[in-house]
Amino acid sequence: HSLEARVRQALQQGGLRLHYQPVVDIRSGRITGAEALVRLCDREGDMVGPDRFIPVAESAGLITELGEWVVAEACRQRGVWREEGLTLSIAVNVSPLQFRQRDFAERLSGILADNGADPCGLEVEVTESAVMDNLDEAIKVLDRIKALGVKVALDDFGTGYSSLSRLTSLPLDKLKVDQSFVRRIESDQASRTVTGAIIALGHSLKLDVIGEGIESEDALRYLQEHGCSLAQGFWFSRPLPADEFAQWCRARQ
Ligand code: G
Ligand code: G
Ligand code: MN
Ligand code: NA
Repeated sequence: HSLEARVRQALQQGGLRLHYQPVVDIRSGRITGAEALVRLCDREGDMVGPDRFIPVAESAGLITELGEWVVAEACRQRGVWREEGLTLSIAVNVSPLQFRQRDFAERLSGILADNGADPCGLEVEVTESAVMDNLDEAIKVLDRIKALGVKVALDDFGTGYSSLSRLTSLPLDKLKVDQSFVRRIESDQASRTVTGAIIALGHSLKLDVIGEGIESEDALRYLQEHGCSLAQGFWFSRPLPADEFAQWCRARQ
């Protein structure tokens, strides 16, 4: 079976799963949310990571269907957790191809309505290239997303080629500092400098800043000392299946 056939089959037969990685407020220690990350599960129990199958879904024209499943499933799971007393904001990754649909916001709105979901509990993560390649169109779509009440984060920030003046024109809520910088905080002065600069930039634009890829106490402390409010990474938890994620939250609170 080609990977494309496996993606197609997973979409038709319920073979996709979401794992959740906690997002922690590093000033209070509280869990504020989770990032949903998709996995492909075969009947044999093998799991394939998104690094491998997302590009295949994109080139096979399946990414919008897959991305819409992710939004719907994240909304469903958030509703279940909320009933159980666990109220979290859930972030989903959106492919540039999905984001560039003209009616992206309207389709998002439809999925939220179908699932009886509170838009304020959802956050979409978009990449720099998705928004910067066609700035005027992106601003229109982002304005419509924000009008729904959905939050927007710029993912993997610092690795793309954002012009800073363009950044100021985007209606964003959050900047996510790319893991490649955060992971090298202890070992590399340049990475510390870039991380500190991104945090300061985010704050001057009145955005929340999330440090991703926290793997050590030193990295955590560096972010705290630079006023970064949110973080995620293996230091707290790897992405977990929904039931393990809920257990992790309960054990920690
Ligand atoms: O979960 P993991 O760290 O293996 O993810 C690897 C990459 O796949 C990351 O860049 C992540 O943003 C991306 N990814 C994970 N889940 C999704 C998804 O649901 N949709 C899209 N478009 N990308 C995803
Ligand atoms: O591109 P995006 O930021 O969405 O990527 C998320 C990916 O990063 C997921 O595949 C997740 O498994 C991975 N990840 C999350 N935290 C860490 C970490 O602390 N270290 C490393 N190496 N990867 C991480
Ligand atoms: Mn992400
Ligand atoms: Na990221």
